[in-house]
Amino acid sequence: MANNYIDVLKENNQEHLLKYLEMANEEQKQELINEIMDLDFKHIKELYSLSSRDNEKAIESCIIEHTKFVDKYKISEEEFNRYKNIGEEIIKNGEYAVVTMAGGQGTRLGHNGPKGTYILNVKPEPKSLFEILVDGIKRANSKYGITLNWYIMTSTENNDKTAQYFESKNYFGYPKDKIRFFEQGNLPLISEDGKLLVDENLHIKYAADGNGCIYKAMKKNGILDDMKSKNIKWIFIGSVDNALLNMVDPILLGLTVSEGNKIGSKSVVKRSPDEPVGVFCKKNSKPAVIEYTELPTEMASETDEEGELLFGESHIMCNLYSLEALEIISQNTLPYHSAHKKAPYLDENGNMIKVNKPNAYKYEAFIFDGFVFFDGISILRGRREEDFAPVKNAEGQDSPQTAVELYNNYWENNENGRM
Ligand code: UD2
Repeated sequence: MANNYIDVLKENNQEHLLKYLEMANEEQKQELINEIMDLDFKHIKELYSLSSRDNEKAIESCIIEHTKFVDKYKISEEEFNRYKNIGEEIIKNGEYAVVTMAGGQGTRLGHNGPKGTYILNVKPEPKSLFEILVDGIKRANSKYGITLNWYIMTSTENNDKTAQYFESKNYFGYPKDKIRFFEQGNLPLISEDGKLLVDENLHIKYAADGNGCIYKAMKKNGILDDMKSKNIKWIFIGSVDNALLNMVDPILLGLTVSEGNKIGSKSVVKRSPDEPVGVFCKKNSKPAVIEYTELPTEMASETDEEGELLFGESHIMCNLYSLEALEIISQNTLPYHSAHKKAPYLDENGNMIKVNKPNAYKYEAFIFDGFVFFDGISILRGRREEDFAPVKNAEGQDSPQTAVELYNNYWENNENGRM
């Protein structure tokens, strides 16, 4: 096996990096050499081979079935109360914690900074997405007489800015010792012809490894151990970009416990076949979600006898796990999915190249690929107007404007809190 960087680069078809070493000063050169020697080229080759994979074909080769769910508003009062009591008991006992995934960059939104710092012009006063989440946690705390532990996943790109933001806002009055940040990992970006890219500071270009790497990151950063030491038994994991995210829903918790499952999730009815959300299904008889980027077009529009979309239960990133479930998933490796993205880079003459069409592959694990390790999942169908106000695009659907409307409507009608 090669043990000097020149041989390593030659052996792995990455000799173009030698050009960058020539333009680097001593310090940059040493850093870049260290980065090269730390790379796992076998893994990089495996990742690159995914780029040519036909994701839709891969789905079509599996046995995909419709999945069952429970509609929160169609269950009997008796059942509703039973779930509520079970869920509330766990929450009041301090056995419940919440996690926010805030590692994404919000590129589609065009916001410069961690997505959670994006301000929504809601009533009665504008609030950042992080502040909206804090409000929700505080509301649950006063309802149940507890102080929830809140874990926030950041990425290398936004970790410092996120921590500074919380510091500058005095943690929105939340006890600092109840908030813990942890960082997710990175993977290199790879050009269309299989080459590693370099950034303006002469570092290999990396990107966050996807929200599915949260399990690994929780284990590596001692979060699972911390939860265990605090006697936390159930954990909610949600996204940073849903202005109506309900992180503490005793019905979802009670249903999951009652059904004897280790994982649960909230869904809403998919708006239209092309809505950019993952959909629940059974894949080779295991619980799964097919991401919108991989769902074959015909499957997306298939309907049942009543005209409802057959794959119409949207995954809204409202996921619940027992601690044991998180431990099981974190001991496994999730698959990576490739996405064709625009990635500005430094060319071999030292010029920064801005790109206007996708030129590189990014590799990401998806959070719901962790569901496959279980035989069942409890899915609670909620209501879009209560549960889902995503902030994804700068304008149009799923934009700040639509999220603000949904938020204002909900809180105007539910001044006394939420169920
Ligand atoms: C996500 C779901 C999709 C659907 C939709 C609903 C995945 C893979 N897809 O799609 O099925 O439910 O949301 O809103 O989950 N994040 C990180 N680290 C990363 C990447 C993302 O923390 O490396 C976080 C991000 O900050 C956000 C959440 O994950 O809180 C969703 O990320 P996204 O905007 O990339 O996902 P999207 O809308 O493509």
